[in-house]
Amino acid sequence: MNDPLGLTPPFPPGFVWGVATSAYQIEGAARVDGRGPSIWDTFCRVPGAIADGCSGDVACDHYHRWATDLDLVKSLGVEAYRFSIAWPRVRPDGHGAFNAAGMDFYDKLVDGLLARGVTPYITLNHWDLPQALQDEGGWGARDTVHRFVEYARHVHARLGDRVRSITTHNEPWVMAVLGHQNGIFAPGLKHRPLAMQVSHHLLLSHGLALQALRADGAKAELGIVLNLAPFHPATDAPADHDKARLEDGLLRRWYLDPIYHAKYPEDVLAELGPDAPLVQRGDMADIAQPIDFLGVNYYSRSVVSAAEPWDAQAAGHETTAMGWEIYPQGLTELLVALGRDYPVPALIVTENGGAFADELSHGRVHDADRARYLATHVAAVSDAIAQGAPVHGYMVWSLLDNFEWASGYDKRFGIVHVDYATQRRTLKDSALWYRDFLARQRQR
Ligand code: PNW
Repeated sequence: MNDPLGLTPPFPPGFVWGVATSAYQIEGAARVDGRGPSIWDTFCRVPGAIADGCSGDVACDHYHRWATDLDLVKSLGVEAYRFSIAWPRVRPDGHGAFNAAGMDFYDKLVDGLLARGVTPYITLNHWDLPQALQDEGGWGARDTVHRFVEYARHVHARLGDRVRSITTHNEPWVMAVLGHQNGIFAPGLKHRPLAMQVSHHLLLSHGLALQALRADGAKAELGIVLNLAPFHPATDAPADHDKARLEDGLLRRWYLDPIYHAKYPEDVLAELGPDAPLVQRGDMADIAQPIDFLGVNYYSRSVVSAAEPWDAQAAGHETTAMGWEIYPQGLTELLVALGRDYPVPALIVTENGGAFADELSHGRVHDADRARYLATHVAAVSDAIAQGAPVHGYMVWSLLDNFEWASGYDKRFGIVHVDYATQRRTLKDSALWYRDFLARQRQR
């Protein structure tokens, strides 16, 4: 594939290129070395919850294949690998003893990355809450906030000296809304007041964890990862504009206003009415801690119509296998707006990529559609930097094909193909494109 970036300015020195994964989606080994069940182990057993009826029990068996998987990461020539720690491996029952064997795995992983010259970026919560905590109310219960802080301090004490970056939560909106309002993700609940209370507890635990880790002398950069999208009204009708503004309020301002202004957005609170969360005195100040970076997961834009119950996807646009519109210029728009609206010291695109219908044949996967997706989005990041957005890194979602949550294994996001019958890995053409692109970047 041609380099569509040949004419774009080089990325700033120190710009971090990476690939990303998460624990439940790749590790497998669900009952190994003392791991306890998480809410996703439970949810996968609910009939109909997962498209193909599968679970993350085995997934990519990364727990046993980590060393050769890290060799693959190194072979791509990336600077960084973003992965998550499985809370139920570290503290299987949520509040009792920490499980040394669980932490040992991540200790090996971090050392394995450093030995290969790759910088570790860790996420503490990529959705796999210990089931034992769910049994006591999960993220709807205020106690879970304190259990998270204890878990964060424990991981930090073990790994904090060797990781560059620590993310508290991956996509709190997804956990709150898809998990507790729409019920399509674990724990599968459908109650908006609960979802909003969950979002508040996630934010509070983020703020308290940042305070605790800083008090513990954190050297790593601390931040949070949000799933974000620009919202475009479907028409010029005022009702569509209002709806787009509200959706942006629920997805973006709901999480960033507390962090930067120590308050929830008034228009969203007004819309929520009695569904707004209970906020105790001091909570908002606890949430409003400085973040060292904001992680941005970007997949598509959202076209909003007041007439539709859900997004009216712009008809006639090219989509990925998830049905998500391919809209790279939305990433430029989003990053520029974030840099303008909030004094974020650093933006990192912590996830970007696409699911496509790949075919493995003769040891190759000719996924030109994915390579094009990545190349055009990388160019969009370059445009955002040119317009002043403080973007410091970009990570492809995902290193490996993996367990795509409610979609199961059918949806493949990897730049490395996984044959689940044999666990054989094959670099797709998109991985070769990324590797060659990074090699050219280093020459500039
Ligand atoms: C993200 N939505 O999930 C997650 O961080 C990854 O674990 C996941 O594999 C990836 O994106 C691809 O789906 C999202 O419906 C899932 O708005 C759903 C949504 C957003 C993000």
